[in-house]
Amino acid sequence: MTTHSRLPQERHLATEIPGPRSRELLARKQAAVPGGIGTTLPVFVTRAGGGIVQDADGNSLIDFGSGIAVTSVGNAAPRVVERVRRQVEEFTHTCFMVTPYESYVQVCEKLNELTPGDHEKRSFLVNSGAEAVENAVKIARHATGRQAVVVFDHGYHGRTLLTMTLTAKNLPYKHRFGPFAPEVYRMPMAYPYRWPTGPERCAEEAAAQTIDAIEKQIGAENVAAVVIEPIQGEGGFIEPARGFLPRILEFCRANGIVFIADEVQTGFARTGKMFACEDEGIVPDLVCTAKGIAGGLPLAAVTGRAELMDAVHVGGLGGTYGGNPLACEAALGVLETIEAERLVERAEHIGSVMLPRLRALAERHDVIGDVRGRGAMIAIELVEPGTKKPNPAVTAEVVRRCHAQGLVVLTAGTYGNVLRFLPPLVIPDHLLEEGLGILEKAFSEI
Ligand code: PLZ
Repeated sequence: MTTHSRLPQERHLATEIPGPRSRELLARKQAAVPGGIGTTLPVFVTRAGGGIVQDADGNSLIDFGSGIAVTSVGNAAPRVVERVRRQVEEFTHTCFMVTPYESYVQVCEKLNELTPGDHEKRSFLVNSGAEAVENAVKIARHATGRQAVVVFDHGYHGRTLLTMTLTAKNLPYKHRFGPFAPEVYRMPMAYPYRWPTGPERCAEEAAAQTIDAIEKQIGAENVAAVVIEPIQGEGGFIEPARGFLPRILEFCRANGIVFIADEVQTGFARTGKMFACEDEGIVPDLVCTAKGIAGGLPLAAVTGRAELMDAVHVGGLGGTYGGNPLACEAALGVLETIEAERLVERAEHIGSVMLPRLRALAERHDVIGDVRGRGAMIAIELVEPGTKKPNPAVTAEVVRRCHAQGLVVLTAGTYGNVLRFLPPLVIPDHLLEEGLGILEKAFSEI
């Protein structure tokens, strides 16, 4: 496995974390940037690549976050850098809606080919995950002539008015930002670990409750779309109980409801499949992608059935920067990298290294209530021992210790009690092992 990164693939702590230079920059940040923009780990980055993030004090940290599932091909991945470098010298922007260019079309052709299903598809490009989800809902409403949108407990879809409304969690995403968009209905998520009657009955009962609520409270014929993450990301890496997604999809098909898969966090090899929907053979009507698509350049997409996508009138979709030529070149570099470095298999490999070690860790520490995830999208859920009561305090303490040892880890979950791991897929094995070692040590110290 080559990472082709210029950075030495070694953790190195030159100062405490954060070091003096980062602390100085943090003070400037606090004076210049509103407090609403949080900071998970206040080291200021100067370079990153492979499985390493280097900071302004010369510390090299192990990256288990990928900038929230974005730099799956690694930071400054060579094929991405090369293409962007060439493009930036040719032209930087024309607006695809004014005078188009080939790379945008190439990205769309690739998305049409790679996303689940062999039906005729169309794609278009926007700038962020939220923008993709928002556009998918616009298309579903336009194509069906219906208004209601169904979403799920623990779902996360963005921070714009509509996508914030689609998002489940109040703090920090929605608190005092209302009023919210109308015609959004939330249903129970098939969350196996927390399903009241146990994981075996979870899929069937959650689907039955959802369908009943749609029929009784909204009316299936009023529903434009169901929007769901095939594995919930911010909500805590919740894999819906097997059978839930197929049942919901079947109900959508039978009732003319557009099934929108939000693959923003799960897409592009992250889960050991190109798209997480493939795991249960789900073929969505519309797929939203972002994050891993362009190695960190802002790009997102909506891909879907040609008849739905083409239903919208000319000029009904767009945006100034959507599918910027630099971002398109980056996406082409990402897709080449995924193929050339076999990153789908690599994600599976990462899961096969992480899951057994985390399960063994859970055996030793009863504060770990659940270990879950697929590929390189793995999480542990922390509880008060002997119960399922969420334990955000210990979660924060483990994170603090990992950060101090130079391991970038993130939390997630409605209750803030999930530690999630999203290493770049090009992380070398020795860094993966070392990172897990730091995590294990943090648990044995508390
Ligand atoms: N859908 C499934 O995971 C973004 C949020 C970070 P944007 N998740 C990271 C934060 O706190 O703002 C996300 C997602 C899913 C949509 C989005 C939204 O994507 O690119 O952040 O708009």
